[in-house]
Amino acid sequence: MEKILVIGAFGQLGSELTDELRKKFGETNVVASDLRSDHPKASEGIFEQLDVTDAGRLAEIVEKYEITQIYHLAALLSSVGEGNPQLAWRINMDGLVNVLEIAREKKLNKIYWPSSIAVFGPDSPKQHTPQFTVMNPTTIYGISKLAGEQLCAYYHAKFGVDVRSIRYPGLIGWKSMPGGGTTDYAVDIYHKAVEGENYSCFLNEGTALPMMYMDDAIRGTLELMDAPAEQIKVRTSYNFSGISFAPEEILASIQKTIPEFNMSYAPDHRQQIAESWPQSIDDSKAHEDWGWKPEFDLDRMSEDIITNLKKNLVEAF
Ligand code: AKB
Repeated sequence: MEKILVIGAFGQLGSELTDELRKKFGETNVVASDLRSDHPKASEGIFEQLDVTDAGRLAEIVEKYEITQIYHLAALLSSVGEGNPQLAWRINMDGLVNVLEIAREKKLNKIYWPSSIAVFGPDSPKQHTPQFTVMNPTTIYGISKLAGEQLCAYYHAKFGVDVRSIRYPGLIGWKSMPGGGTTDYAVDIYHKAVEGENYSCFLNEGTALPMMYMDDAIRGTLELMDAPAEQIKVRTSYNFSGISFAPEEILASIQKTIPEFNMSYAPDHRQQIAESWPQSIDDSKAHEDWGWKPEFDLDRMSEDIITNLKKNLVEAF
């Protein structure tokens, strides 16, 4: 039986992935860990407080629970990373090194570590950005993810660590909030719409970015982790595509259900980050190697999110 450690379990992705892993592997076989111990989810199952830059504490938890797989999700994202590049580098790189080292030492079965479309930069092709192309990221987050991808490929080639990775686009879900990314507007906007307010968007009209509904992202991640090792041909990180849209397109999609909703534009420093990234992604390698196929388009995602957020709002009263 696999024993799984999730690092960064209270983040936007971590909180939903931990729930799915518990459904799949059983409550007692999934240990949630996070820097914060005062989160409501800390009481939902086995929890350990962990700062992933602390290699000793990580080893202690791996030994205590006889961990066989790690999902290492803790990172500083693109926008907050620019506010403190030194800290972003330390958390993003030292954390990954610690996880790969414990995987090597303890011969863990599998590691999952997310990369991002932020590995691409202004020199990369903007449309259908290929798996293998010019990268040159310009954010510290993107630079740390690109270095991390190479480190994963190195640990796989040199030490046989079965580490797998996906380059996520902006992830959009209704159960958990993102923190510190450039694509966060596409989550915030639904909350404002359902609460009957208008939205001030920090990206400009016409700024198309690759995005994905959380349900697709979780399913794809688990499919990658279930695939036989010999099918995983890309050991840096897989391009992964769902939907691509600009702010005015998500507005139009929301207006189909909430016609009175409106949005204004007040671009800030995140505009420059968004402009350095691809607008759409070619994920044919993920499709060929392990059968990846997204299910949600923009309107289906909007309907699902709005229905669930409205239900939450009613239940809260
Ligand atoms: C961010 O905006 O920083 C993240 C990402 C695309 O990796 N959501």
